[in-house]
Amino acid sequence: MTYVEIAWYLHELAAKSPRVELKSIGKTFENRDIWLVHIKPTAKEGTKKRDAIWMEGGIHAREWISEAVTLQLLDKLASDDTTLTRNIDIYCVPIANPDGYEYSRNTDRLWRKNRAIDPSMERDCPGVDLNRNWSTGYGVGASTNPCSEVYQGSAPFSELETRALKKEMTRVSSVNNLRLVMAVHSFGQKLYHPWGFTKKEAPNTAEMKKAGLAFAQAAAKGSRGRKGAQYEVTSSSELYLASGATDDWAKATLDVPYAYTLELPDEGLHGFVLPSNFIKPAAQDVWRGMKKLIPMVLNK
Ligand code: 0X9
Ligand code: ZN
Repeated sequence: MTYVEIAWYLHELAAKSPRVELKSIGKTFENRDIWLVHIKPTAKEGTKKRDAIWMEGGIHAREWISEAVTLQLLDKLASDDTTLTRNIDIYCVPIANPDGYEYSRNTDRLWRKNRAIDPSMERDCPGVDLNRNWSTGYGVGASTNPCSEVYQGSAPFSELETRALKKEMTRVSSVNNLRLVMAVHSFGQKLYHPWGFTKKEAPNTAEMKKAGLAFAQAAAKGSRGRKGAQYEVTSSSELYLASGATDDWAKATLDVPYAYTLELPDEGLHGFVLPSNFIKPAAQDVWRGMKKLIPMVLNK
């Protein structure tokens, strides 16, 4: 889907589901809206703060499977009538980097960053890696060269997209108990937990591993005679040290107990340029995984 088709799809979802609210949390450099989906609980019980989960898709332009799977999850979650979503708030930005996504679709398939041009910088090299632009560990495993694919930006939160996400995640964590942050990427079939910027162990690692393994087991199980994808659960720092990512910031700043980066299929054969027939099975696997993961991250 194009960005406009995604926006249309989200508006239709909100129009047909009374539980779904859609709002723009800001504009990009090229003036596109950054859409936030809020799925409200079916039973509003009690007066205490409700548990909430946050999902982010498409912060990297070329990882198209991220948006595709995230949209399918939203569909499932919005129509869920089980106890799974009865009493939680679900927030999701399914396309966090609209400008980059369109550039990847129309001009350079393997584009990763956003499309911002810093007037004081090299005009030939637009774009900041939005997953290096958050403040946590800023500078580690990132580049100060605007022409690099992993350019961190001129300062933490220099970018409109990361500022919009930060502001809204901070608001959510003040009105809810934010229990889970899931940043959806590709590729590699991994479920990473923090930290990514240091080899040190993050708080709650044992619990993140345990819930992550439950996700992976359910995902791998498959259904209707098809085996699911195998996801490895490990620390981000096992991949490479990289800072300024959503998951680490949520963990460090908002003290979210469960923060992950999910790397969707495949394992590398097609890599970022994944044929569209991978979307459906990937979404089914992740949905099975999420149904196991969500109850495990909530307050008992
Ligand atoms: O490098 C990244 O930003 C992510 N991998 S990707 O291939 N999708 O670009 C991994 C991020 C893992 N999390 C942290 N490093 N905190
Ligand atoms: Zn990514």
